[in-house]
Amino acid sequence: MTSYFGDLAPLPVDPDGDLSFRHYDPEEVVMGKRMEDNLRFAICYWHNFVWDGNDPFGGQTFQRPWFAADDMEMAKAKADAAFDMFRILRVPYFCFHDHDVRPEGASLQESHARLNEIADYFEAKMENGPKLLWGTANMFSNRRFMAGASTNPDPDVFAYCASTVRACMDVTHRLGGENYVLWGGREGYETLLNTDLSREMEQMGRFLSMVVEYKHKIGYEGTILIEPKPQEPTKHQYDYDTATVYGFLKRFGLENEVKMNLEQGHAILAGHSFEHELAMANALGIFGSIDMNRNDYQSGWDTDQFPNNVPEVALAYYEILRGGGFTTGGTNFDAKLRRQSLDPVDLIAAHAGAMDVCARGFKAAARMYEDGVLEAARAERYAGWDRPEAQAMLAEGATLDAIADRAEAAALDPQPVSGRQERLENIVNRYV
Ligand code: XLS
Ligand code: NI
Ligand code: NI
Repeated sequence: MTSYFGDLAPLPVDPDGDLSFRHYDPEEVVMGKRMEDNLRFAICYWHNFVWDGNDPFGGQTFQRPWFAADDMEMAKAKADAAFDMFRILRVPYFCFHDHDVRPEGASLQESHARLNEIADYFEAKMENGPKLLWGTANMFSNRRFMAGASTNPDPDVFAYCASTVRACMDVTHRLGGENYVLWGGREGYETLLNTDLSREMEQMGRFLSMVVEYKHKIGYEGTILIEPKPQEPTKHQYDYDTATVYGFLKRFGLENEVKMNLEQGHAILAGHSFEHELAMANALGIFGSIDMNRNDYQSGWDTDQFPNNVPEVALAYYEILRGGGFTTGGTNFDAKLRRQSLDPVDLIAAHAGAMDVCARGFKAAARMYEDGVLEAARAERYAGWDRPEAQAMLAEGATLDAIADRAEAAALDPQPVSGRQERLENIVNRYV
């Protein structure tokens, strides 16, 4: 099979090019780091090489050559196209589910053997090529998972999932994956009439605890990430948002073991902004990585579009920079084409444009952060708390009584001050 992308060369950095990076230059140094190391871009396998363009009203629109058969030969042809695309787009990372890269076998053992065979194939291609940002297991597509993965009423499904995650984590470990993701695809419910919510959350907590134990047992040093989402596919997902997941982690004593993979579209579905989720994860010390995309604000489902709103992306990276930037995480494009975008070059253009949007957003965020204007305004707003009597109120030993007495003795009469929101928004607008 000749290359799916014809003879496309790696994209140049060219501010006037048609198919080029106009704003993203991997070598450009911003805040002391190369842009490639700041953004840590990854391409996902599933939306690009597996999804066939179907929607609830119609089937396949894409005709990728490797859709011809669900066998190992086609799985390798798919891998060839995927790595060709990684090369053209010059991304340092990729991500995959087991189900994306190998046909399912007749037994668990056969499925795992196939996964390992593909991992060998990847390993050879990864020698000078992209690294693995994260691996994960698809425990939501096959009908056996329809009532849940670890939260399933059938304990055999729970055991099946243990085998699946073990195999996927082993492969992620072997390929040097920097993170392992758990997105709770079917970990939720459709109706409370048939659901024992308390039991299901207990199962999920036990499962996650054992996944963490297994990670330590095999000496895997990557980060375990949970990806929250409030709904879809189930009506209510247990991993609703960052705050909910934090409570869950605390309950099972896992708050120092697991971090968050936050997706723009999932934040929107939860009724939050992306920057809210990022700031919340930083505040709780559990920020890990991002799935970059954009959600349609009217639709109410997960549209997984490529990002194209620079001011929004800038605010997201601003929060990431405030938290110190990425460590093991990165910017994974969990984004898909619209189903009419049939041409191979659409895949390339979509990512190149998204990388440019992220680069512009990141550079704006970096300037905003380095100039420190917003941080200075924030510090000024809370300056009263630097006074010793203010600090004393938060210290051990302070009592409501003592504080109340002091407020009355000093006849305190606090005067409101402006929150200056529009002035701050104007400042942001100077950067984006
Ligand atoms: C689905 C999720 C999924 C995860 C990986 O909405 O975003 O793609 O990122 O399982
Ligand atoms: Ni995602
Ligand atoms: Ni998603």
